[in-house]
Amino acid sequence: MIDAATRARDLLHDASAAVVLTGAGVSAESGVPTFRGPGGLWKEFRPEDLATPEAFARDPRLVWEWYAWRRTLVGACAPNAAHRALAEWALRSGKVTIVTQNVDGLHARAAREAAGEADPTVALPIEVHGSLLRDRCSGCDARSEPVTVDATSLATLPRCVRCGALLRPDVVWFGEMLDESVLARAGAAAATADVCLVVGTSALVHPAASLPLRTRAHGGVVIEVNPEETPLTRVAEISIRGTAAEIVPMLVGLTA
Ligand code: BV8
Ligand code: ZN
Repeated sequence: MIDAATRARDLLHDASAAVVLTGAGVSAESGVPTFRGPGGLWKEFRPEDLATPEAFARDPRLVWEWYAWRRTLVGACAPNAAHRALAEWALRSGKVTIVTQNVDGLHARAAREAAGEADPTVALPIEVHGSLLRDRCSGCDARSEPVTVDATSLATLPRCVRCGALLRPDVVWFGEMLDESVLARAGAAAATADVCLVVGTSALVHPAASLPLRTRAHGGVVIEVNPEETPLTRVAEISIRGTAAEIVPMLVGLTA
């Protein structure tokens, strides 16, 4: 009886197209707290309090204080073995689309580090919830490089050089629509993949959590890596109880 990891490895190796969906769990071993786990990001705060447009309208200073803290925290973290193995697999095989719910930029860093002088594009993730490492104007939508945020008072919060409106982190908040074209790209990748590898997500947040169902809907299979069960476990062909940095390199390592 070959074990689940070997079966998963063979499915990923034999796939002609694969899509990977990651959540906060893939960055846990890099030191980025997850949202809902022990010591999770949301623990001290409730998502409704901070990751919503209403919260930003009500108290932009508090919201920026939280995001500035997360930006500093993520800046001190590095991609882990799972980010690196996925980037190398995407670069080597050219058959992988990485879709992430994370806004920490670690997949992109792993892609650039793995590519070296080569073009990292095929390993760059589709970031369905945006990026903590980019600012967006709350008035005219202009994107810009992240500024150092002084969240000590409303007066010191960053403003758009073009229209003067408050800047915000370029992430998708609860109750906000995901970028149409970004979601369409992620949906197309899921709908044309033979295998969807789901790593480190509680599969609670939609529409991202329903992407693996798009792979299954046209006959593809779902493989899950998570220390715990999730709503996707019952639709997974194989669900491996383990951590990202421990399991993912084994599944997509050198020959997959
Ligand atoms: C939308 C960016 C529709 C910001 C995020 C009621 C009111 C309002 C909305 C809703 C509602 N009910 C439902 C909704 C829709 C809502 C939603 O799904 N809510 C859920 C909570 C019920 N969705 C939305 O609002 C989305 N937009 O639906 O618009 C619409 C329609 C019409 C008109 C207008 C709008 C937008 C959702 C995007 C929210 N933004 N992030 C930021 O980061 O600050 S979501 C946030 O949660 C992160 O992106 C995170 O990635 C995501 C999901 O969490 P996970 O990644 O899964 O992380 P989590 O901690 O939950 O789980 C970690 C997992 O890893 C666990 O399973 C754990 O076991 C595992 N793990 C731990 N360690 C490891 C590990 N795995 C592997 N290795 C390890 N070492
Ligand atoms: Zn502006």
